[in-house]
This record gives sequence, structure tokens and C-alpha cells, in this order.
Amino acid sequence: MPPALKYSAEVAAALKDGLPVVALESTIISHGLPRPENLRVAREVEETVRRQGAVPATIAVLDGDVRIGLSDDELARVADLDDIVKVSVRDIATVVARGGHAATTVAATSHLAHLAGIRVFATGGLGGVHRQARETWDESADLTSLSTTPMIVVCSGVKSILDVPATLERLETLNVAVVGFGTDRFPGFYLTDSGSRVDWRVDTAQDVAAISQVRRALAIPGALVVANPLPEQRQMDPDLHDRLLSEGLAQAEASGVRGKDVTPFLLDYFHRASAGVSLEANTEIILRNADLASRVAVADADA
Ligand code: PSU
Ligand code: MN
Repeated sequence: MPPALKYSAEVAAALKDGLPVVALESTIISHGLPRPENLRVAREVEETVRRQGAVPATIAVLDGDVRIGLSDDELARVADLDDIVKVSVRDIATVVARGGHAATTVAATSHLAHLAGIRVFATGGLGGVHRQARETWDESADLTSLSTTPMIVVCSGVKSILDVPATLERLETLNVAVVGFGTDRFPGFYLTDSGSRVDWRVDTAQDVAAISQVRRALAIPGALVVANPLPEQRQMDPDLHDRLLSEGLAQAEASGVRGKDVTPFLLDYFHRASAGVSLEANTEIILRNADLASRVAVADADA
């Protein structure tokens, strides 16, 4: 076990015994959901993983330590700290060297989870190509990280605030495998269907574990993205979604929001402007993905 990582006792024991472990990111908690729901959701996600017979490993940097698995107090710190920064892979070492606190994105969480020996990761929606990327060149480091980090990532597609078709093209270029869980449509985060399709459909957790095993045997680099849609009756109303998105993008532009602040700004705009409707969808997305990731981790550990 790499000495640079601090494992919780539960996660260390599970990894040693080859038991199923599911990595969870901390940026969702600190920058993706409003207080106090963020802590409630973080706890519920961990319970969901346990209910399926896996061990949750929420990943964050606290007091300069890279933590793989958090206690309830530590989870509360991630949810409540004002000086916790959102970090991608390139930023981790700077925060650790300075003894600071950091919440890890999909990119950073995948990197650390892989280093820790974890194979499955659950999140909400991936980062990707932003809609104004032609001018801003803003493309999430989630994409390049996924192209080099072998990890099964269960998500509900990429965030609908992004340019989804462009992101799918980039995922193809970057050799990131994408399968739809129970669907051949690529999910749209708050929406069941992003309007794009996926080439491969899987229907069981065992299916996913089998593909993952072959990928390991063939030394295929990069991630296997399992895109898990919200059921149609649970998605956000598409008209409301589209209205809030154009409003939110206009506000971000008018307020000069740039770089890594764009995603938290837009998610927050949705949560406030929809009076909690998007928060409910976002929470459900995360819980459903944690549930599926746990079943995949169990199937993978059994195989
Ligand atoms: N999914 C959510 N909420 C979030 C995120 C994903 O449901 O807050 C976070 C993830 O940490 C993801 C990040 O890696 O947003 C992408 O940010 P950016 O676009 O700045 O790369
Ligand atoms: Mn960005």
C-alpha cells in the first residue's frame, strides 16, 4: 500500500482481503451540493454502498493527508470546511505539500483510487467539453485522466451543462470505453437521454465485471465508463432544464465566471433556480450510481 496514502482501517482491511470497495469523490460534497444536504447525501451514499455489501472509500485531502476512506467526522469536515479547494490531478501535490484541505474531482479521485488499488468509482456526472469551448478551450481534465486511468466509473453521463456530442467525440479519441446500463442512449445527467447514443449496451453488473476483466487481461489503458440513466419519470422536466441552462450560462457569462468555477456555479444556479428540483435529481443520480457501482464491485470481487 503506497505510504503516501492514509487508509481508513475499514478500507485497508477490505483491500487486503480482496473485498469489494467503491471509491467516492469529495468535490460533489464540497462544491456540487448545497449545505446541509451535502452531508446528508454523502452519508446516504456511503450507506447505499454498505447495503450492497461493499465498502465505501470517500477520497479527499485533509490536513495535507490523502485520505482513502473517511470517518463520519471527516465526512462532515469535507461538507463544512470553507477553505477546502477543488483539486484536479495537477493540484493534489501542491495542497498536500502545504498541509491543506482538498476535495477531489473525478480526475483526481480516479488517480488516487487507482493508486490505492480500488477498481470501481461512483460519481454523478463526468466533466467534459464546455459549451463555449471553441472560445475558452475549457475541457475538463476528467477526460484526459479517464484516458490513462484504468477504473470502472459509474456515472449518469456527463453533466448536461456541457457540450455532450463534443464530449463523446473526445472520449472516443481518448480511448475511453463507454457502455450504457440498460440503455443504448447516452444519459444526460439531470435528463434520462442526452440526445446522443452509445455503441454498447450492458444489462447486468456481471456484464460490466466481465468486460473489465478482459480489459485488464489485454492491458487496455483508461477507464470504462458505465452510463446509468435516471428513469424517465424521475428526470427533470426537460423544458425547465433547458430554460435554467440558458439562464445559468448567461449569468455565468455576465458574472465573468471562468475555469474550474464554471461547473460549481452552474450546478448551484440550477439548485437555487429550480427550488430544489435539480437537487432532488442530482441526489438520486448519485445514490443510484453508488448502488450500481457497488453491485459491479461485488461482481468484480466474486469473479
Ligand atoms: N458530478 C456531480 N457534481 C459535481 C461534479 C460531478 O454530480 O460537482 C464535479 C466532479 O468532481 C467533476 C467536476 O470532476 O465536477 C468537473 O469539474 P470541471 O468541469 O471544472 O472539470
Ligand atoms: Mn474546466
